[in-house]
Amino acid sequence: MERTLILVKPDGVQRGLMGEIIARFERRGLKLIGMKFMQMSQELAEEHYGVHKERPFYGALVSYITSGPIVAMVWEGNDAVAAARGTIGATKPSAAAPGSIRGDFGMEIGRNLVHGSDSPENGIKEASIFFNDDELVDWNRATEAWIVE
Ligand code: D4T
Repeated sequence: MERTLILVKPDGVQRGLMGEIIARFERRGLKLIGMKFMQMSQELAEEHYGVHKERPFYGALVSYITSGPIVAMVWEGNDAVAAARGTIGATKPSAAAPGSIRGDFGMEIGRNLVHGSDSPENGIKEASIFFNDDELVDWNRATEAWIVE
């Protein structure tokens, strides 16, 4: 069972797309196990995007993600990482497939609405940066047998 950290970034919150974006993952069949509405600190943003520290867009990326509140979530499922990235769409929204979140709502890479972990290892790691163990909920979904064979 994989986990993926999903963030509704500040543009998604400010544009009133939180419910729309959350619904995409919910309807896909992923299982929500943690969610919080929060303001990312500079420290948390630098930790989350540490891998991009040397890239030219790093400063803009950190200031964008800290520019307003976000929704942080952990979703679980078989192949959760790849499934969520499909639902999110390509990094550059103007090239993202219609039907994906970025393809339906985005235009620019620096306003790409959503984050999703890029590997199962990073899904576990990123979930633990944003959530303590006691903030993740172990629950039985009534529809489980209709989604998971
Ligand atoms: P995130 O991490 O936000 O889910 O995006 P992706 O996983 O789809 O894309 P990424 O890690 O390659 O890039 C992280 C983040 O940096 C921004 N970015 C990226 C940018 O502003 N300019 C660029 O040229 C690139 C490659 C967008 C997403």
